[in-house]
Amino acid sequence: MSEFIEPPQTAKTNCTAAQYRADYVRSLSDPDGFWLEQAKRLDWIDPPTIGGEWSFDPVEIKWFADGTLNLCHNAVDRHLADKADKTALIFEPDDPDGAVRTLTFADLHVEVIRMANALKAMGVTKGARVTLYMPMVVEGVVAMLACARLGAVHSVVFGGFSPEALAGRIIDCDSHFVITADEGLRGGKPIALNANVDAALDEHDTQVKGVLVIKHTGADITMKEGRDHWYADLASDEDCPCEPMNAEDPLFILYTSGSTGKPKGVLHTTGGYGVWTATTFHYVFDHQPDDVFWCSADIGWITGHSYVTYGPLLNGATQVIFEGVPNYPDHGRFWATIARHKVSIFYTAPTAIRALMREGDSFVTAHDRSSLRLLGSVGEPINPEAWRWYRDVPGEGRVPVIDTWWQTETGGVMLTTLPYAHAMKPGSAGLPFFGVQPQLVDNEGQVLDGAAEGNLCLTASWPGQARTVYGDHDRFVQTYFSTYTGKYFTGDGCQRDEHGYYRITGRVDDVINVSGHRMGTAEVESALVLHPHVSEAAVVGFPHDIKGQGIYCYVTLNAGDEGSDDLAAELRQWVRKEIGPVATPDRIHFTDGLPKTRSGKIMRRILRKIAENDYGSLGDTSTLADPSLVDRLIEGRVKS
Ligand code: 6R9
Repeated sequence: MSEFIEPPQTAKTNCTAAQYRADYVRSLSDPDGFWLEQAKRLDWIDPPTIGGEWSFDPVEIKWFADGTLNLCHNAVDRHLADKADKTALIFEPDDPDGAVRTLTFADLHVEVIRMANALKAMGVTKGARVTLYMPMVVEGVVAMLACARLGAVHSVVFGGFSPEALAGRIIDCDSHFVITADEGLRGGKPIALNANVDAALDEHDTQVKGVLVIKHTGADITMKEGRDHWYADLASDEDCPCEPMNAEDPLFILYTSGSTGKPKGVLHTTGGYGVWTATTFHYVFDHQPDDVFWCSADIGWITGHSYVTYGPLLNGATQVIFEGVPNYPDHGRFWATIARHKVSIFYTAPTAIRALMREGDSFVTAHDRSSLRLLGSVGEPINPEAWRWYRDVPGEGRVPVIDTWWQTETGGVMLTTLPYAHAMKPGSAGLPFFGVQPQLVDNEGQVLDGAAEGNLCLTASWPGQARTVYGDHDRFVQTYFSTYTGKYFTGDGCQRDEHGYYRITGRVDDVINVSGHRMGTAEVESALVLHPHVSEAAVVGFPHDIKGQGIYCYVTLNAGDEGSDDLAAELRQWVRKEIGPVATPDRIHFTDGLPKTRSGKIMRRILRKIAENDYGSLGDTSTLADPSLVDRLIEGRVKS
């Protein structure tokens, strides 16, 4: 067991090893009893009497279907009785010399009501879809909660996405309302959010009738008469009760990338998602009433939904909301912020850990980290070296580190060690959370037992599971339940060791993970072929020291067009504009052809190997229509 590190001892924890064992067994043998008990973490208008009603073939998933509740009430109003004066949010602005803003639960209640009234004044009603395109400020969280209060379905689009990508997401869910800000700020640079909304709405045919604009930087912007409204003009303090919601009423849509086609609008519902985020937050972060929690994720991603907006607030936690980036004004920003607000639990992504590790320890040791008692990682595999640095340097070798594996579709954490219950294994996420039933299968669907490596499936539903793809249930079924009938297929490869610990090896489909952001290679390919000079494109991931994976693009040009450094730079800009900066290609490889089978299928396996600089194992290339192409591709490999 030498690779294992025993957890620190503590007098007080939400879960011991013995309790985990007993509760895990019960969560499988009596899931309904177990989850109906966990559901009591929330305040229900009508408490549920039914647990899970689900099938993976055909696919239909419901939890707590006879329950009624409102998650804004649970995140805010219900804490007024005993936590009105407790700090809910501490806003740390991009500029470290800017104003820190602290909101108690009572303050948060006032803000949420003001926002909900503003939304009502624009015409937002129960069931309406509302698109958020926001900076990482208090109003982002408030806007999500205000939607939940009214029973409106929020769809948050990350502020780094382009007007094109924003428009696509507005149109797909037929959203009539947008909430944005004049500008965002990241690393001292303004992000033209309102101008991007204007571009999206001016250049595309949408049904948007109201845009609510929050004044953040005070930049001079144009407001379109009748459509755009300043938040301050519509906000009001009048009473605004929480809408009673059935447990299976939609809570939000969040777009995420898959191996094919456009991003999918993953739909989560109210009761199950609420129970899952509340329960996982309590156990996984071992949350105690006096903790100061900080998850550095943006609300544009699922991590920001589950462990900024919902999980912490449903538990009445105090948390930091951070607008900035890890390297501004210098590489010590994370640790300076931890010292400033006495953060006890910190949750971030491996890409940030690796980038900061490279800058040396002095940026860390310059700041007091004595408040820290737990560190977490999420979003992509964390290599053992980065894991050890995270624990030894920021964590002073004394705090537990959790590596939490989960997905947009799972709603919350699925695999992790519990901080004071389980030994940690660097590079391994660890054990299944309550109710989670992982299974490894080979490519033929044979179940693998014991220590093994295979494709990770989940064989039973859990309350936080996504219910459908908005407007396209067939796509939901096809994407997740058709590879292995009767099982949810995660798209991840995974190893299980002899102790039952799970280690995620990465995606096994055509999804790449760039700095923890999921990207479909098909999306980047579609953007590239829109360029007038591009004939065909094939995109693969390659190992990248900081980002985990980088984007490698093979491009063939139209007859008569010639590849050049200028054209490569132009294509990079082109993709950035089409999708957003997160999708900027790292390498553009001009080639006169793509390796195809005789039936015309691109052999991505070969392209992946060449991009990875791993020629020894190209496998069988004899089925290629033009085998000589492989040597030319190897020769032309773009190294930086
Ligand atoms: C929460 C989130 C999901 C994909 C997932 C996997 C990768 C996430 C991980 C991890 C290894 C971890 N992933 N956490 N891989 N170890 N701890 O990131 O959701 O954006 O939907 O991405 O991210 O490949 O399938 P999402």
